Amino acid sequence: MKHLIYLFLFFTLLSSPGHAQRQVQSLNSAWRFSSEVQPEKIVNIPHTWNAEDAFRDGKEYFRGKGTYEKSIFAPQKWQNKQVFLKFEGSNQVTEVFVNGTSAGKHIGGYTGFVIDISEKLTFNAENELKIVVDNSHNTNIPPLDADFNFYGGIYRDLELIITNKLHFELANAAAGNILVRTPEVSEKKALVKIETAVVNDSETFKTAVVAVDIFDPASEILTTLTKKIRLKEKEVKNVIFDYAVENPVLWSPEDPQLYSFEMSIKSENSEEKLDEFSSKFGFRWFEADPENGFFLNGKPIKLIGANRHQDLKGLGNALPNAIHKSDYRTIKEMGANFVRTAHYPQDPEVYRICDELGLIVWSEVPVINDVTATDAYHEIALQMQKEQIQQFFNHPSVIFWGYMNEIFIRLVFNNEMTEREKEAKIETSVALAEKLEKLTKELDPDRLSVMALHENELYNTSGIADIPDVIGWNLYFGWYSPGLENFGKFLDEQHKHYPNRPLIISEYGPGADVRIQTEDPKPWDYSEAYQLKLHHSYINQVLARDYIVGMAAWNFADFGSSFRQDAMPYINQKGLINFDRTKKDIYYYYQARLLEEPIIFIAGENYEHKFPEDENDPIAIPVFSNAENVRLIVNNSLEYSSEINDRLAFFELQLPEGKHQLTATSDEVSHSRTIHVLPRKTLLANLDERDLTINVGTHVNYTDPVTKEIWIGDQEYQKGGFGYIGGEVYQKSETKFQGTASDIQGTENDPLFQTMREGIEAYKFDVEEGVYKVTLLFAEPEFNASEENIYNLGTSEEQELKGVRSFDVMVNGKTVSKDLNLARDYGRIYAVTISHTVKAEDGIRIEFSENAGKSLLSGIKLEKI
Ligand code: GCB
Repeated sequence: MKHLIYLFLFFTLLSSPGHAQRQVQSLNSAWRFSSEVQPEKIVNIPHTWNAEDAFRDGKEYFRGKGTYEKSIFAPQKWQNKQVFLKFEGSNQVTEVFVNGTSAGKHIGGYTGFVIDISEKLTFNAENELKIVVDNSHNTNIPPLDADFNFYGGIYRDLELIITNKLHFELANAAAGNILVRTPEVSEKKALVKIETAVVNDSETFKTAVVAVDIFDPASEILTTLTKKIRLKEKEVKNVIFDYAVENPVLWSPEDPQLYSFEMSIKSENSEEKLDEFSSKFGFRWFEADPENGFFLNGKPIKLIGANRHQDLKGLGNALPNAIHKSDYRTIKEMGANFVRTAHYPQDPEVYRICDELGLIVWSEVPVINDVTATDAYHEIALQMQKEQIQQFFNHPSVIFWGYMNEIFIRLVFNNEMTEREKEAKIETSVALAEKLEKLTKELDPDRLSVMALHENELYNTSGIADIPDVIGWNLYFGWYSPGLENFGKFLDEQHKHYPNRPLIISEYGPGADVRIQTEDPKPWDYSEAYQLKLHHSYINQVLARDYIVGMAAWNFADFGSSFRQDAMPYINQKGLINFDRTKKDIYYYYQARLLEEPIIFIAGENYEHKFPEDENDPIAIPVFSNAENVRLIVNNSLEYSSEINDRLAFFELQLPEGKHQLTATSDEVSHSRTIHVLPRKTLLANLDERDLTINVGTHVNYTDPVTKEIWIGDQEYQKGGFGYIGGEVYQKSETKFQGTASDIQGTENDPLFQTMREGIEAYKFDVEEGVYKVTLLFAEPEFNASEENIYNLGTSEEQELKGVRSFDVMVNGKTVSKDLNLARDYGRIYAVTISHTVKAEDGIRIEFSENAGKSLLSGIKLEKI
């Protein structure tokens, strides 16, 4: 114990204040926050004021100013120091006030910045810090608009840094980073160039020594390099170190080996460190070849992974580092080797973890959908690119610097712009792309530049697609555009016409909602089965084409987008996992496709119940596995085998009503799951145990996550059974099996009300005698379609506002609703439920008789009472 105490004293003395090392402390806790719409409260950083209102029915989220205030005590000894605030990210204009006067301002919501507050402090006193953050729309600041939320606030960590007067430069575009270049890397040799700037903020002349220790991946020191510097008062001096590493250990996704360096400023005649900085880095070389795809360290590697947004259910974008870490671990565990930080630079922790895990990164600035033709917009976009590159420069994981996403999408879908206005937009966008390309190469000639395009020829004809090193295509065949097979055709055409362009698939994917299940998937039904179908097809089409550099699924996780009206309003549901990070089945399919360790998985994580017609109707059970042979054992007795193609097997089982235990096995691993078979033929006879709930107007089953009721896909009436008579499925377009895309007010079960049958004549249940309760679900889908989603490419036909719809409802001949006019009585896109009790002697017949317009029905529930 005594030894320990001595040891403790020894270390305390060594690091005792007065000595000069940099002091870094978190400034995250206990800020007084207020905004125009929120009264003062105490918050911790990371914080956003839009975590809730971006998901609220029918209201825009608050975009304006939020103010953070707290006081800090500045001790007397800080008088001889420099004091900085270091922000990792704050959206989107941030101004810092100290004791009432401005200490600095930063524009842009996705990169870090450092503000020197030394001059504004009063020593030996409390100092009032006030940080005003503004996320209002600003035509000069990217992003102008995009399919994600621009959550406002100081949403990444905030630090207070106290340095000596002689220190490494901090308040710069690099946010204090010291850049390591690796201009030449081969198996034999790697060149290292470390560049820093030393600042003398004192009033006197200084001499000092800058020293750098370089360590190999085993933390063994390789070299110590030193340089003596002399600085006049207020002078800034660049210091550059060069070094060559023989036989470098390379960084790669399979073996992400990292070197590191520690740099310090020391007084000339003592070992005392005045300032210090350390960083990891790594060695790899790469090439994107237009004919043969991507090569890392001389070996071909197909990049496969996902895009990732930085928000989470309940938190908005104010994520603790633990979530950043676990997200990228989840991506790695999927078998991915690639991520795109769409559509903006992410938290520093992201790049650190990607280095460590071995994930190749495409990082980009948020120049999305549209460009403003002003100098200010161009300059801010360039500044963002500079900050991104310099701040994340040292990370070997980063291989692509991106700078534009679908920059012509607004223009292409804008019917109000004149041709001349469109030409001017194209011109300013191309000019900005040229500037961004030039800057990117000046700052970092050793990486690849890239931009992402949407499916439109304008990128080729305007010449913008010839600017970066690599072209990313965001392709949504089988979703916004028809035909899964058109994906490969489109790419082959592009490759043929532009044979010198390396191509990467920067986005692809359909919306999928785990509440929606079917064995007969169709585009826009939001089923997990359709998600599997599309991803399966895309992976095959990419793997069949050597020239494709890689692919990144859209998106790793569902994310917030306030204008979206998908099956779940305000959420983009194209994630491989959910907004709360629970998994969709497709995640496991990627594991089977990409991992080498043995994997077996019976699909159906989000559904247990199966509804075949009867016990002879086969039930398809998808199993994902990377094994050559898989078997499925049912109830520990029956064994089925199936062919496995593309790591996917479909077992066809014929099973009687009840619960069944399924076990899928390969020679090495097995996975079990229980399914519950409920043949449709038995549902009327089982009304004593289970209400019959039907999702009218669609083929998909919908599970209410609260009641757990499963509203089964609809069917046509047949004698002895149940089902609809007459009418047709309500659908906005022939190729989109969706109903209305609108947020249905007054319910969380939007998909149930979004699909419906129009012009329906009757619904029949051939039930035995008894007393029943029938509940009818309706929603008026027609509204003024001013908010058509621009991402619904190709099918944004004008939707005309339909007139009044009125119909009567009769149950067993008795009129229960006369002149039911949903729009008039309840409002448009509102969830309406109406129940009736009926005594059945000869079954139940619900009839709909039209007075004006077409009748409608969204769902029906039958209970025996
Ligand atoms: C795109 C955009 C992305 C959207 C995505 C979608 O092409 O780049 O920001 O979220 O499509 O889901 O529509």
